[in-house]
Amino acid sequence: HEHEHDHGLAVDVARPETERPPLFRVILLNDDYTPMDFVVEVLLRFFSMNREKATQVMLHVHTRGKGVCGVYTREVAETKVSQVNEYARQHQHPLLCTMEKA
Ligand code: TYC
Repeated sequence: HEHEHDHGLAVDVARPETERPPLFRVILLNDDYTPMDFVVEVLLRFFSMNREKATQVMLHVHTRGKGVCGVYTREVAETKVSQVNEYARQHQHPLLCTMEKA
């Protein structure tokens, strides 16, 4: 932090390092083909939700088109997105996951 004085010098003042990293929402997208049960299993497997929460999020995505699976730092969010998209691809479902800055 910087404190300006009228003598024109910039004086740096020590401050505890409380800066938080940028956060990213991991977003699940709806499609017409991925089975609802598969989406719930994905949410259980990769987002540490219980079955009730996973079902809620799946139904939100199904009805609203997209929904938030969780909020993470960049690297964690990138890993979740890759894991979900690879898992869906391996099971031949078109399910897609993306991320956006929170
Ligand atoms: N719309 C899909 C169906 O009717 C279910 C679904 C929900 C797909 C959420 C993707 O992210 C999704 N079977």
